[in-house]
Amino acid sequence: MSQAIKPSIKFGVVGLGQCGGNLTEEFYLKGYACLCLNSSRTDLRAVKIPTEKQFYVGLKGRDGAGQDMDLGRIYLERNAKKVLDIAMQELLDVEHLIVTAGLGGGTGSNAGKLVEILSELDKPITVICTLPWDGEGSISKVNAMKGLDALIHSPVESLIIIDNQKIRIQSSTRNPAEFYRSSNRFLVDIFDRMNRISRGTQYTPLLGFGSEDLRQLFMTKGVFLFGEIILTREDLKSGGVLLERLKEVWDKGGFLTSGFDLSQASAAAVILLAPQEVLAQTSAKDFEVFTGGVKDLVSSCAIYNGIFMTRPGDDARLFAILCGLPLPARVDSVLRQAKSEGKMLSMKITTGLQELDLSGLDDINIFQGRKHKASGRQVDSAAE
Ligand SMILES: Nc1nc2c(ncn2[C@@H]2O[C@H](COP(=O)(O)OP(=O)(O)OP(=O)(O)O)[C@@H](O)[C@H]2O)c(=O)[nH]1
Ligand SMILES: [Mg+2]
Repeated sequence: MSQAIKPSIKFGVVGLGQCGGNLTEEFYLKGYACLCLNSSRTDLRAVKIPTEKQFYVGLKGRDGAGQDMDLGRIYLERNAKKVLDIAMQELLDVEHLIVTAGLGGGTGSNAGKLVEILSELDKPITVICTLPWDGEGSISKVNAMKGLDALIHSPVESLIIIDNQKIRIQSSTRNPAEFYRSSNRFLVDIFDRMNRISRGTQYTPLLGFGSEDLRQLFMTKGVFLFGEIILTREDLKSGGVLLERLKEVWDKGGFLTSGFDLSQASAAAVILLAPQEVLAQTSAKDFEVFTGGVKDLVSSCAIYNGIFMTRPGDDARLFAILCGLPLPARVDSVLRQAKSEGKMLSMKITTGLQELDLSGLDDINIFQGRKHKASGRQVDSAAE
Protein backbone atom coordinates (compact mmCIF):
# COMPACT_ATOMS: atom_id res chain seq x y z
CA MET A 1 0.00 0.00 0.00
CA SER A 2 1.45 3.34 -0.92
CA GLN A 3 1.21 6.87 0.41
CA ALA A 4 -0.92 7.66 -2.65
CA ILE A 5 -3.76 6.08 -0.68
CA LYS A 6 -5.15 8.55 1.84
CA PRO A 7 -5.07 7.49 5.50
CA SER A 8 -8.41 6.49 7.04
CA ILE A 9 -7.66 8.49 10.18
CA LYS A 10 -5.58 11.67 10.11
CA PHE A 11 -3.15 10.87 12.91
CA GLY A 12 -0.68 13.40 14.33
CA VAL A 13 2.31 11.96 16.18
CA VAL A 14 4.24 13.40 19.15
CA GLY A 15 7.44 11.59 20.15
CA LEU A 16 8.84 12.02 23.68
CA GLY A 17 12.45 11.09 24.53
CA GLN A 18 14.83 9.13 22.32
CA CYS A 19 12.66 6.07 21.73
CA GLY A 20 9.65 8.31 21.14
CA GLY A 21 11.68 10.24 18.56
CA ASN A 22 12.78 7.05 16.77
CA LEU A 23 9.22 5.76 16.44
CA THR A 24 7.98 9.18 15.36
CA GLU A 25 10.64 9.33 12.64
CA GLU A 26 9.05 6.24 11.05
CA PHE A 27 5.62 7.90 11.05
CA TYR A 28 7.15 11.03 9.54
CA LEU A 29 8.59 8.96 6.68
CA LYS A 30 5.07 7.70 5.99
CA GLY A 31 3.76 11.24 5.62
CA TYR A 32 2.11 11.82 9.01
CA ALA A 33 2.21 15.20 10.80
CA CYS A 34 4.86 14.75 13.49
CA LEU A 35 6.86 16.52 16.15
CA CYS A 36 9.57 15.38 18.53
CA LEU A 37 10.06 16.56 22.10
CA ASN A 38 13.18 15.82 24.08
CA SER A 39 15.07 17.14 27.09
CA SER A 40 18.30 16.32 25.25
CA ARG A 41 19.51 18.33 22.27
CA THR A 42 21.94 15.50 21.50
CA ASP A 43 19.08 12.96 21.17
CA LEU A 44 17.03 15.42 19.11
CA ARG A 45 19.84 15.83 16.58
CA ALA A 46 19.85 12.06 15.99
CA VAL A 47 16.21 12.00 14.84
CA LYS A 48 15.81 12.39 11.11
CA ILE A 49 12.89 14.77 10.99
CA PRO A 50 13.27 18.44 10.01
CA THR A 51 14.73 20.63 12.76
CA GLU A 52 11.62 22.83 12.77
CA LYS A 53 9.66 19.77 14.00
CA GLN A 54 12.11 19.15 16.88
CA PHE A 55 11.62 20.87 20.22
CA TYR A 56 13.84 21.05 23.29
CA VAL A 57 11.81 20.63 26.46
CA GLY A 58 14.59 20.58 29.07
CA LEU A 59 15.68 23.34 31.44
CA LYS A 60 18.71 25.63 31.47
CA GLY A 61 20.39 23.79 28.60
CA ARG A 62 20.59 20.49 30.54
CA ASP A 63 21.02 17.51 28.25
CA GLY A 64 18.54 14.71 29.06
CA ALA A 65 17.06 13.46 32.30
CA GLY A 66 19.65 10.76 32.99
CA GLN A 67 16.89 8.22 33.79
CA ASP A 68 15.60 10.52 36.56
CA MET A 69 11.86 10.39 36.02
CA ASP A 70 11.13 13.16 38.52
CA LEU A 71 13.50 15.47 36.66
CA GLY A 72 11.79 14.52 33.36
CA ARG A 73 8.42 15.38 34.90
CA ILE A 74 9.65 18.77 36.12
CA TYR A 75 11.00 19.50 32.61
CA LEU A 76 7.59 18.77 31.08
CA GLU A 77 5.64 20.69 33.72
CA ARG A 78 7.83 23.78 33.23
CA ASN A 79 7.49 23.47 29.43
CA ALA A 80 3.76 22.63 29.43
CA LYS A 81 2.64 25.89 27.83
CA LYS A 82 5.35 25.69 25.16
CA VAL A 83 4.35 22.07 24.37
CA LEU A 84 0.69 23.00 24.08
CA ASP A 85 1.40 26.02 21.86
CA ILE A 86 3.57 23.89 19.53
CA ALA A 87 0.98 21.10 19.34
CA MET A 88 -1.81 23.61 18.61
CA GLN A 89 0.21 25.10 15.80
CA GLU A 90 1.59 21.89 14.27
CA LEU A 91 -1.28 19.44 14.79
CA LEU A 92 -4.34 21.63 14.52
CA ASP A 93 -6.06 19.67 11.74
CA VAL A 94 -5.24 16.12 12.86
CA GLU A 95 -8.11 13.96 14.11
CA HIS A 96 -6.35 11.66 16.54
CA LEU A 97 -3.08 12.08 18.44
CA ILE A 98 -0.47 9.39 18.95
CA VAL A 99 2.14 9.83 21.68
CA THR A 100 5.22 7.61 21.30
CA ALA A 101 7.67 6.98 24.15
CA GLY A 102 10.00 4.41 25.68
CA LEU A 103 8.96 3.56 29.23
CA GLY A 104 12.17 3.27 31.23
CA GLY A 105 13.99 6.53 30.44
CA GLY A 106 13.70 9.65 32.58
CA THR A 107 12.05 11.64 29.80
CA GLY A 108 9.83 9.11 27.94
CA SER A 109 8.45 7.56 31.14
CA ASN A 110 6.52 10.82 31.59
CA ALA A 111 4.29 10.05 28.60
CA GLY A 112 1.30 10.17 31.01
CA LYS A 113 2.16 13.77 31.90
CA LEU A 114 2.41 14.61 28.18
CA VAL A 115 -1.01 13.03 27.56
CA GLU A 116 -2.40 15.23 30.35
CA ILE A 117 -0.92 18.34 28.72
CA LEU A 118 -2.11 17.40 25.21
CA SER A 119 -5.62 16.55 26.42
CA GLU A 120 -6.23 20.33 26.35
CA LEU A 121 -6.41 19.97 22.55
CA ASP A 122 -9.57 17.92 22.99
CA LYS A 123 -8.52 15.22 20.53
CA PRO A 124 -8.51 11.46 21.28
CA ILE A 125 -5.06 10.13 22.22
CA THR A 126 -3.44 6.73 21.66
CA VAL A 127 -0.05 5.98 23.23
CA ILE A 128 2.55 3.68 21.68
CA CYS A 129 5.06 2.80 24.39
CA THR A 130 7.78 0.22 24.98
CA LEU A 131 8.50 -1.97 28.01
CA PRO A 132 12.16 -2.64 28.93
CA TRP A 133 13.75 -6.00 28.19
CA ASP A 134 14.92 -8.26 31.04
CA GLY A 135 18.59 -7.25 30.75
CA GLU A 136 17.93 -3.54 31.22
CA GLY A 137 18.87 -1.70 34.43
CA SER A 138 16.67 -1.74 37.54
CA ILE A 139 15.94 2.02 37.32
CA SER A 140 14.51 1.46 33.82
CA LYS A 141 12.11 -1.18 35.08
CA VAL A 142 10.99 0.90 38.08
CA ASN A 143 10.48 3.95 35.82
CA ALA A 144 8.58 1.84 33.28
CA MET A 145 6.10 0.60 35.86
CA LYS A 146 5.58 4.06 37.36
CA GLY A 147 5.22 5.48 33.84
CA LEU A 148 2.68 2.82 32.87
CA ASP A 149 0.68 3.49 36.01
CA ALA A 150 0.64 7.22 35.21
CA LEU A 151 -0.57 6.39 31.68
CA ILE A 152 -3.39 4.21 33.02
CA HIS A 153 -4.54 7.18 35.12
CA SER A 154 -4.17 9.67 32.25
CA PRO A 155 -6.88 10.63 29.73
CA VAL A 156 -5.48 8.19 27.13
CA GLU A 157 -7.92 6.19 24.98
CA SER A 158 -5.94 3.20 23.75
CA LEU A 159 -2.50 1.89 24.62
CA ILE A 160 -0.21 -0.02 22.24
CA ILE A 161 2.57 -1.76 24.18
CA ILE A 162 5.78 -2.88 22.46
CA ASP A 163 7.77 -5.59 24.24
CA ASN A 164 11.50 -4.89 23.89
CA GLN A 165 12.20 -8.38 25.27
CA LYS A 166 10.58 -9.82 22.12
CA ILE A 167 12.65 -7.48 19.95
CA ARG A 168 15.86 -8.64 21.68
CA ILE A 169 14.97 -12.31 21.26
CA GLN A 170 13.95 -12.00 17.62
CA SER A 171 16.71 -9.68 16.44
CA SER A 172 19.46 -11.31 14.44
CA THR A 173 21.88 -8.38 14.90
CA ARG A 174 23.62 -7.36 18.13
CA ASN A 175 23.56 -3.67 17.28
CA PRO A 176 20.72 -1.99 19.29
CA ALA A 177 20.43 0.95 16.86
CA GLU A 178 19.88 -1.50 14.00
CA PHE A 179 17.40 -3.83 15.67
CA TYR A 180 15.40 -0.96 17.11
CA ARG A 181 15.26 0.76 13.71
CA SER A 182 14.08 -2.37 11.92
CA SER A 183 11.50 -3.30 14.56
CA ASN A 184 10.20 0.31 14.71
CA ARG A 185 9.82 0.27 10.93
CA PHE A 186 8.17 -3.16 10.90
CA LEU A 187 5.55 -2.00 13.39
CA VAL A 188 4.83 1.40 11.84
CA ASP A 189 4.60 -0.20 8.36
CA ILE A 190 1.80 -2.51 9.51
CA PHE A 191 0.11 0.34 11.40
CA ASP A 192 0.19 2.48 8.26
CA ARG A 193 -1.10 -0.29 5.96
CA MET A 194 -3.94 -0.90 8.42
CA ASN A 195 -4.76 2.82 8.32
CA ARG A 196 -4.98 2.92 4.52
CA ILE A 197 -7.21 -0.13 3.86
CA SER A 198 -10.56 1.61 3.70
CA ARG A 199 -9.42 4.44 1.40
CA GLY A 200 -7.59 2.31 -1.19
CA THR A 201 -9.48 2.81 -4.46
CA GLN A 202 -7.83 -0.27 -5.93
CA TYR A 203 -9.54 -2.45 -3.30
CA THR A 204 -13.12 -3.50 -4.02
CA PRO A 205 -15.01 -3.77 -0.75
CA LEU A 206 -17.03 -7.02 -0.59
CA LEU A 207 -17.69 -6.57 3.09
CA GLY A 208 -16.81 -2.99 3.98
CA PHE A 209 -14.55 -1.90 6.83
CA GLY A 210 -14.61 1.91 6.93
CA SER A 211 -12.70 4.74 8.59
CA GLU A 212 -15.32 5.02 11.30
CA ASP A 213 -14.92 1.33 12.18
CA LEU A 214 -11.19 1.86 12.67
CA ARG A 215 -11.82 5.05 14.66
CA GLN A 216 -14.17 3.18 17.01
CA LEU A 217 -11.44 0.65 17.70
CA PHE A 218 -8.80 3.29 18.45
CA MET A 219 -11.26 5.07 20.76
CA THR A 220 -11.89 1.92 22.81
CA LYS A 221 -10.30 2.28 26.26
CA GLY A 222 -7.70 -0.35 27.06
CA VAL A 223 -4.80 -2.10 25.37
CA PHE A 224 -4.88 -2.21 21.57
CA LEU A 225 -3.32 -5.18 19.76
CA PHE A 226 -2.86 -5.47 16.02
CA GLY A 227 -1.07 -7.68 13.54
CA GLU A 228 -0.89 -8.68 9.91
CA ILE A 229 -0.31 -12.05 8.27
CA ILE A 230 0.54 -12.78 4.68
CA LEU A 231 -1.62 -15.79 3.87
CA THR A 232 -0.66 -18.77 1.78
CA ARG A 233 -3.19 -20.63 -0.36
CA GLU A 234 -3.07 -23.41 2.25
CA ASP A 235 -4.14 -20.99 5.00
CA LEU A 236 -7.22 -20.04 3.03
CA LYS A 237 -8.28 -23.60 2.29
CA SER A 238 -9.75 -24.22 5.73
CA GLY A 239 -11.36 -21.94 8.30
CA GLY A 240 -9.65 -23.91 11.07
CA VAL A 241 -6.14 -23.29 9.70
CA LEU A 242 -6.91 -19.59 9.23
CA LEU A 243 -8.04 -19.34 12.84
CA GLU A 244 -4.78 -20.92 14.04
CA ARG A 245 -2.79 -18.31 12.06
CA LEU A 246 -4.88 -15.57 13.65
CA LYS A 247 -4.27 -16.87 17.18
CA GLU A 248 -0.58 -16.99 16.33
CA VAL A 249 -0.49 -13.30 15.41
CA TRP A 250 -2.36 -12.29 18.57
CA ASP A 251 -0.42 -14.61 20.90
CA LYS A 252 3.14 -14.43 19.61
CA GLY A 253 3.37 -12.41 16.44
CA GLY A 254 5.15 -9.09 15.91
CA PHE A 255 6.78 -7.08 18.67
CA LEU A 256 3.74 -6.16 20.72
CA THR A 257 3.36 -7.57 24.24
CA SER A 258 1.70 -10.95 24.48
CA GLY A 259 0.08 -12.97 27.24
CA PHE A 260 -3.42 -11.50 26.89
CA ASP A 261 -6.65 -13.09 27.96
CA LEU A 262 -8.22 -12.66 24.49
CA SER A 263 -11.71 -13.31 25.84
CA GLN A 264 -11.47 -9.98 27.72
CA ALA A 265 -11.32 -7.91 24.50
CA SER A 266 -14.26 -5.58 24.10
CA ALA A 267 -13.91 -5.19 20.31
CA ALA A 268 -12.21 -7.05 17.48
CA ALA A 269 -11.69 -6.60 13.75
CA VAL A 270 -10.64 -9.11 11.11
CA ILE A 271 -10.02 -7.74 7.63
CA LEU A 272 -9.13 -9.94 4.68
CA LEU A 273 -7.53 -8.49 1.55
CA ALA A 274 -7.05 -10.93 -1.32
CA PRO A 275 -7.03 -10.97 -5.12
CA GLN A 276 -9.96 -12.47 -6.97
CA GLU A 277 -8.09 -15.65 -7.91
CA VAL A 278 -7.58 -16.44 -4.21
CA LEU A 279 -11.05 -15.39 -3.07
CA ALA A 280 -12.60 -17.61 -5.77
CA GLN A 281 -11.00 -20.64 -4.13
CA THR A 282 -12.16 -19.77 -0.61
CA SER A 283 -15.47 -21.32 0.29
CA ALA A 284 -18.09 -19.26 2.09
CA LYS A 285 -18.46 -22.12 4.57
CA ASP A 286 -14.80 -21.94 5.56
CA PHE A 287 -15.06 -18.20 6.06
CA GLU A 288 -18.07 -18.81 8.33
CA VAL A 289 -16.08 -21.37 10.34
CA PHE A 290 -13.36 -18.75 10.66
CA THR A 291 -15.59 -15.85 11.75
CA GLY A 292 -17.47 -18.19 14.13
CA GLY A 293 -14.10 -19.20 15.61
CA VAL A 294 -13.14 -15.55 16.11
CA LYS A 295 -16.41 -14.95 17.98
CA ASP A 296 -15.68 -17.93 20.26
CA LEU A 297 -12.16 -16.67 20.93
CA VAL A 298 -13.20 -13.20 22.03
CA SER A 299 -16.62 -14.18 23.48
CA SER A 300 -18.99 -11.23 23.99
CA CYS A 301 -17.43 -8.42 22.03
CA ALA A 302 -18.14 -6.06 19.11
CA ILE A 303 -16.77 -7.59 15.90
CA TYR A 304 -15.95 -5.69 12.71
CA ASN A 305 -15.28 -7.80 9.62
CA GLY A 306 -14.04 -6.63 6.25
CA ILE A 307 -13.25 -8.38 2.96
CA PHE A 308 -11.59 -6.50 0.10
CA MET A 309 -10.73 -7.79 -3.35
CA THR A 310 -7.28 -6.59 -4.36
CA ARG A 311 -5.43 -6.52 -7.69
CA PRO A 312 -4.53 -9.80 -9.43
CA GLY A 313 -1.19 -11.12 -8.21
CA ASP A 314 -1.30 -9.28 -4.85
CA ASP A 315 -0.49 -11.20 -1.66
CA ALA A 316 -3.51 -12.24 0.40
CA ARG A 317 -3.30 -10.47 3.79
CA LEU A 318 -5.23 -10.66 7.00
CA PHE A 319 -5.27 -7.75 9.46
CA ALA A 320 -6.35 -8.60 12.98
CA ILE A 321 -7.17 -6.06 15.70
CA LEU A 322 -8.20 -6.59 19.31
CA CYS A 323 -8.94 -3.71 21.66
CA GLY A 324 -10.22 -2.90 25.13
CA LEU A 325 -7.84 -5.53 26.51
CA PRO A 326 -6.57 -5.53 30.10
CA LEU A 327 -2.81 -5.41 30.74
CA PRO A 328 -0.88 -8.45 29.44
CA ALA A 329 1.13 -10.96 31.47
CA ARG A 330 4.42 -9.35 30.38
CA VAL A 331 3.57 -6.33 32.58
CA ASP A 332 3.34 -8.62 35.66
CA SER A 333 6.77 -9.97 34.85
CA VAL A 334 8.38 -6.49 34.53
CA LEU A 335 6.56 -5.38 37.71
CA ARG A 336 7.99 -8.34 39.65
CA GLN A 337 11.50 -7.54 38.39
CA ALA A 338 11.07 -3.82 39.18
CA LYS A 339 10.01 -4.60 42.75
CA SER A 340 12.78 -7.03 43.59
CA GLU A 341 15.59 -5.24 41.74
CA GLY A 342 14.33 -1.80 42.81
CA LYS A 343 14.39 -2.79 46.50
CA MET A 344 17.96 -4.07 46.23
CA LEU A 345 19.06 -0.97 44.35
CA SER A 346 17.59 1.47 46.86
CA MET A 347 19.29 -0.44 49.71
CA LYS A 348 22.61 -0.14 47.89
CA ILE A 349 22.10 3.58 47.25
CA THR A 350 21.10 4.47 50.84
CA THR A 351 23.85 2.35 52.39
CA GLY A 352 26.62 4.50 50.87
CA LEU A 353 30.29 3.68 51.60
CA GLN A 354 30.81 1.37 54.57
CA GLU A 355 32.95 2.28 57.61
CA LEU A 356 36.47 0.79 57.61
CA ASP A 357 37.55 -1.18 60.66
CA LEU A 358 41.03 0.28 61.36
CA SER A 359 41.56 -1.48 64.70
CA GLY A 360 45.05 -2.92 64.84
CA LEU A 361 46.46 -0.32 62.45
CA ASP A 362 46.74 2.49 65.03
CA ASP A 363 50.19 1.47 66.31
CA ILE A 364 51.70 0.83 62.91
CA ASN A 365 53.79 3.72 61.65
CA ILE A 366 56.50 2.26 59.47
CA PHE A 367 58.22 5.51 58.47
CA GLN A 368 58.42 7.01 61.95
CA GLY A 369 61.88 8.41 62.71
CA ARG A 370 63.23 7.87 59.20
CA LYS A 371 65.37 10.66 57.71
CA HIS A 372 64.47 11.78 54.14
CA LYS A 373 66.42 13.88 51.68
CA ALA A 374 63.86 16.05 49.84
CA SER A 375 64.36 19.26 47.86
CA GLY A 376 67.93 19.40 49.04
CA ARG A 377 67.06 19.56 52.75
CA GLN A 378 66.84 17.01 55.52
CA VAL A 379 63.25 16.10 56.44
CA ASP A 380 62.35 14.27 59.61
CA SER A 381 59.17 12.41 58.71
CA ALA A 382 58.17 12.11 62.33
CA ALA A 383 58.40 15.89 62.71
CA GLU A 384 56.41 16.69 59.52
N1 LIG B 1 11.51 -0.40 20.74
C1 LIG B 1 12.38 0.60 20.93
N2 LIG B 1 12.85 0.85 22.16
C2 LIG B 1 13.75 1.85 22.31
C3 LIG B 1 14.22 2.63 21.23
N3 LIG B 1 15.12 3.55 21.72
C4 LIG B 1 15.20 3.35 23.05
N4 LIG B 1 14.37 2.32 23.43
C5 LIG B 1 14.07 1.87 24.80
O1 LIG B 1 13.29 2.90 25.42
C6 LIG B 1 13.52 2.98 26.82
C7 LIG B 1 13.79 4.42 27.19
O2 LIG B 1 15.02 4.86 26.63
P1 LIG B 1 15.22 6.31 25.99
O3 LIG B 1 14.14 6.60 25.04
O4 LIG B 1 16.64 6.34 25.48
O5 LIG B 1 15.11 7.28 27.25
P2 LIG B 1 14.67 8.82 27.30
O6 LIG B 1 13.20 8.89 27.28
O7 LIG B 1 15.40 9.57 26.21
O8 LIG B 1 15.12 9.30 28.74
P3 LIG B 1 16.52 9.96 29.28
O9 LIG B 1 17.59 9.60 28.31
O10 LIG B 1 16.70 9.36 30.64
O11 LIG B 1 16.28 11.44 29.33
C8 LIG B 1 14.64 1.98 27.09
O12 LIG B 1 14.02 0.82 27.59
C9 LIG B 1 15.27 1.73 25.72
O13 LIG B 1 15.82 0.45 25.63
C10 LIG B 1 13.68 2.36 19.95
O14 LIG B 1 14.01 3.01 18.94
N5 LIG B 1 12.77 1.34 19.85
MG1 LIG C 1 17.50 10.24 26.25
